[in-house]
Amino acid sequence: MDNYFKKIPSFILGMSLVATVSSASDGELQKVMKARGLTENDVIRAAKTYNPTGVKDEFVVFSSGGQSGQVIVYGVPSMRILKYIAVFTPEPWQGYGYDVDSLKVLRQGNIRGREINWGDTHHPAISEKDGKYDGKWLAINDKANPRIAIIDLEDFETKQIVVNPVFKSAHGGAFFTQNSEFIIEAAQYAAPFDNEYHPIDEYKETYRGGVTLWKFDTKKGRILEKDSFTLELPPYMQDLSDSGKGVSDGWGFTNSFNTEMYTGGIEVGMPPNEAGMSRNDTDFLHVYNWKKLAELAKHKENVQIVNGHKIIPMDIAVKHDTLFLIPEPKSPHGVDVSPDGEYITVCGKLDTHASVFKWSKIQNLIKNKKYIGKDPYGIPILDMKSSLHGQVELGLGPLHNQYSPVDGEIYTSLYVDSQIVKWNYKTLKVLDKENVHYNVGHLCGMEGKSADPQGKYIISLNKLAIDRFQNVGPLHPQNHQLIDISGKTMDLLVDMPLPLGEPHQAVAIRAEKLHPHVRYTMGTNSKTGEQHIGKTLAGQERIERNGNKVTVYSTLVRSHINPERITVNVGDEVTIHMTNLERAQDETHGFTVDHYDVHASLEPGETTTLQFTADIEGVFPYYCTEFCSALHLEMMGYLMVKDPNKKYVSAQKLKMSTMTPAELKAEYDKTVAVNDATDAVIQSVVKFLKDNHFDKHKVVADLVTDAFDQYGQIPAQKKLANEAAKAGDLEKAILFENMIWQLMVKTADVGIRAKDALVRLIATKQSAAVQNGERAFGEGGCGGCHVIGKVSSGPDLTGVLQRHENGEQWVKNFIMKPEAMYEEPYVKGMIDYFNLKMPNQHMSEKETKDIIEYLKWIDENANLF
Ligand code: RUQ
Ligand code: CUA
Repeated sequence: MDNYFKKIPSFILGMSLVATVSSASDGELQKVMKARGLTENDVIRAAKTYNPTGVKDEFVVFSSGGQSGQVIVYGVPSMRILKYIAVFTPEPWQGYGYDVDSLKVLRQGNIRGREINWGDTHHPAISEKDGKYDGKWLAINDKANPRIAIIDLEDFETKQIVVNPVFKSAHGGAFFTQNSEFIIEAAQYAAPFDNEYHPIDEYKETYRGGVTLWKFDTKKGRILEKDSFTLELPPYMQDLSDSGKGVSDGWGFTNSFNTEMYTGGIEVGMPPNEAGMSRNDTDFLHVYNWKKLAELAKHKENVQIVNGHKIIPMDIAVKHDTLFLIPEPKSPHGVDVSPDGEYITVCGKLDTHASVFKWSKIQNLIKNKKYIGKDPYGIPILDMKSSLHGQVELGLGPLHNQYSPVDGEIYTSLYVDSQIVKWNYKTLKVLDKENVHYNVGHLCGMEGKSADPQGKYIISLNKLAIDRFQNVGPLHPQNHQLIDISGKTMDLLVDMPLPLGEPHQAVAIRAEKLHPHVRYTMGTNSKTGEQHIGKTLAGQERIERNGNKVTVYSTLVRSHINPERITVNVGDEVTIHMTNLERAQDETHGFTVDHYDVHASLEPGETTTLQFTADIEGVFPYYCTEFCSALHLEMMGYLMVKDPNKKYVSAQKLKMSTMTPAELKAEYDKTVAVNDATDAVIQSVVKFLKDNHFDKHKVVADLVTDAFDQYGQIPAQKKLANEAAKAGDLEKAILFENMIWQLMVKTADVGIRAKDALVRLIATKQSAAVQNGERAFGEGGCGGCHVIGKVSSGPDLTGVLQRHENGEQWVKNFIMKPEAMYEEPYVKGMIDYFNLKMPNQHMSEKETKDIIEYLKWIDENANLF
């Protein structure tokens, strides 16, 4: 036991990178650079992205996981992956799709009764207030099975999936309007709105495109399907969209390709789709007034109902001056509204230009009804030239844009040229180009599409990295490249492979804007945010049987599952409600029953349910799947499934020898004594924490709360132990005392972490020399014999500089050449006492000096050790 507490962590205080580099630059750094073939620029780039352990990122990125149907979360500038959020695809770690509650969310995504277990995620979007990210909700679309999912940024879990009732595919979503009133989702491949067969030669008559405006409840974070509607559009293939903001708030912009309305037919000798769909020199930018349309949708006479969903027909939209078209160059892809809402930049994949439209010009044309004509569906067309601010030649294959805080500055990806262009959409001047890896698609700026772009970095989202990483077979990882844009020219810092689907879009937000919680209110169903019907508190665990339905109310807490045995009959329908009773923030438990294809992840305070039919006979261990504590392996139980119609022969009992009463008593006394000693250590830590005002530091106070959650469980166990001892059942009393010891270890574990954290906060700051000294002390192996604040296999070094006349010189001599002093009476005495000689660790003079600085720092903070 004592050993356990010796393990007080060493105090490596946050070293500043500058100090480390400068002190190491001449020797160590050069050596590493040479060995790894790094240039000075490489090292600077590394320093710009490196996060020492414990240091967190400035920005958090939510990236589409493409065909994986997930969302990937990572940090910038470190490019470290933090989480994969399960969205449209089952994900076992999070239990997503394997427990009843998450399965309900996943199944909201069924289409026409069919289960869908994947998604093609494209565009994540963060909810907005005044066009700025509020850090509350994340929406993402599925192109293949037109759906939108809502993720709660308080726990990074998917809470809702809605199916578009009329589209058959949808690409141009999800985009929040500037106060998150609506989420825009545009169709992609035109198809009939109804679910019937319509021959392709009736394409122009019965196939339709559209834009759905999903009403969003910003408080609850849910789409309100009943208050949502779709604007019917011609069967042009609608593509990306953006919502207006600032001066263009209330309007939406969606571009398109295939205004040719070509429908292919390779198999009947027609030229392929790609030829026919890119024939025209221009396609159409759709401009619509969603605010007005939302008002129109409230009145029956303005809508048609298809599949239970409101549609505003094109002629109604036109009649109310809410829908217009503007020609835009050849097969465009991205459309991006500037931070102030005045400029709308459209990039044509097959055009070398970016076209910058000006909202005030568009508005004027609309106001004065200056149309150059109408399309075949009667939608007024505005003149392209008169709507344009201007065009800029950027290069081959411009796709997507991002903004920076510099006025007029915009970044555009060039798919064919594999470049990023920095240019100015006001002056229409190209400023800089940077080569990136192949197949760039979207870019991700820091809040780069909000009304408040942060600049600093741009991420180039490249598809299928063929030569940048180890070959892992013909299917390549994707490549996210981080680019520094804080200088005059762009500088590519680092590549990050992502082994999931096509990256599409990503959005980045300042980390300080996110406030995820660390535990749930006890008994929460995390998917609904409400109290779970299966909530079970300690003492309420039970198994209820109703015919062939067996319901288990269970709890999980380090390190046991209650109950530990569940016996059912073959064919029983088993429901297991589980509540994780923990309050400590890292105490997630997982739960599975072997062979039954179920799994749950229970975060502290969460309740969830597993359900299955016990259709195979046998003995099935169930266990906690998250390494939650030293006794994690013991956190298990058995599901026993027996056939009620079978006769089972019982096995012969094995004879075991038992302890004598005297032996039992001795073990009991020993266990109690160990617990008393452990408690004394805990009390000393508690005293230290109190004496040093731990409650003034939030991080420490949180840890202390966690520790006392454990400690608070001890009296109940003690009572049981004492009762058993009194009743003469020492066997049982020992087991309860053991349980107390477990709780104490857990308390002490967190308590010591709290103490360590507190010491880091209140100790005096370390100079560079002290840091170097501590490092030399650690690397020289000094800690093997000397524990600061304790006599260990060598003397405690606290105060060592005061122990000798001319202490510093004495210590220096002793470190550098100890063997010369073995015969000095003081040293000789020590050698005899510890039965060990101080070895010569061949420290340099500089290292020795630094160690002495470190020893001085220890003396300054002696009260903390
Ligand atoms: S996409 S590479 Cu947004 Cu689906 Cu453009
Ligand atoms: Cu709980 Cu492992």
